[in-house]
Amino acid sequence: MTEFDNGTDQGLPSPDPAEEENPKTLYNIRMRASVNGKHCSGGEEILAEKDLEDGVARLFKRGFESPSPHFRKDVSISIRVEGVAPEKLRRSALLPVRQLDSDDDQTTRSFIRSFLHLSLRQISVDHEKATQNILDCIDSFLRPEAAAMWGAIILSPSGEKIPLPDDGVRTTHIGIESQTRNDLLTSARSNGISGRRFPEALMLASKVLAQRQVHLELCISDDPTYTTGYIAGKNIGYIRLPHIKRSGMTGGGRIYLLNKSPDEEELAALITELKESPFLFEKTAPISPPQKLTDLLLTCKQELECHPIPSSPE
Ligand code: PML
Repeated sequence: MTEFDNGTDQGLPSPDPAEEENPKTLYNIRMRASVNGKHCSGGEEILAEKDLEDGVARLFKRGFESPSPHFRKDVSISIRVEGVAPEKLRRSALLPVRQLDSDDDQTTRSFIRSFLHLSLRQISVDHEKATQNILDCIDSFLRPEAAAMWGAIILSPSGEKIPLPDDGVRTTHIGIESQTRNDLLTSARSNGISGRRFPEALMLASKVLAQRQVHLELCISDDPTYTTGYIAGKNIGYIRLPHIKRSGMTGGGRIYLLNKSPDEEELAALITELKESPFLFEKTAPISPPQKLTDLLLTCKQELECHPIPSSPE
C-alpha cells in the first residue's frame, strides 16, 4: 500500500467518512475532447468533493456527445481532476455585461474601431496606429484560409504581437458557484441570451481582465455558426458584439492587449497566472439591454472618463 492509498481496494475496512472528506476542499475538473486529433469540445468546473462525480459525468457527457453519432467511435476524451490549494483560490465577481444592438458586420466593425480609439487613449501614445494594428489582427483571424487558433495572442499597448513560448495562451482554472451560475443564467435568459458559450466566455474574460497588465480582450469564435463575439475592457466590462463576423467563416481568435510592454519575467508571470491560478466566481453583475452604436459609445466614454487610467509609457 502506498502512502496515498487508503487501503479500500485491498478489502480493508473503509476509514470513517467524516475523517476522509473535507467539505471545504475544492477540485478543478478539466475536459478536452477531440476527434481524430482535432479538438471538438472542452469545459471545466471547480467543485466541492461531494459534487465531483456529477461534474465528471456532466463534462464526460458534453465531450462524448459533442461529435455527431457517426464520429463518436473516433472520439478521445481526457478528463483531469486536480485539488485546488485554498490559499491560491481567488474568489471573484463577473464583469458587468453590455450589448451592442447591431444587425450587420459593418456596424459592429465601426463600433470596434471607435471603441478602440476611445479605450486606447488611456494607454497608448499612438492610439491611431494601435487601433489599426488591432484591426489588422482581427482581419488576419478572418481571412478565408485562417485556421482556428489554439490560444490567445498577446499584444503590446501599440498592438504589436508579443512572441510567446507556445502558440498562444489558454486561460483555464475557472469555476462558478452554483447559485451564481443560476442567477447568471436567469438574467441571461431574461435578456434573450441562451447557450453555454456566453457564461463560459464571460468567466474567461472576467479572469483575464482581473489581471493588472491586461487592458482589454477581444474574442471572435472560430465556430462558423457563432457570430457573436465580445470586447472586455477595464472599467467597461464585457460588451457582446453580434455580427463580429459573417456566418460561415471558420477563423476566429482571442487577443489580450496589455497596458504596458512586459519584460520576460512579467510575461512569464502573466502566462502562469492565466494558465494556472484558480478563479471561482461567486458574484454576478448586471446585464444591460442592447444599445445602439452611438448610445453604447457614449456610455463607454462616460465610464472611461469616470475611471481614467494613468497612462503608462511603453
Ligand atoms: C467561443 O467559445 O467560441 C467564443 C464564444 C464567444 C461568446 C460570446 C457571447 O455569446 O457573449
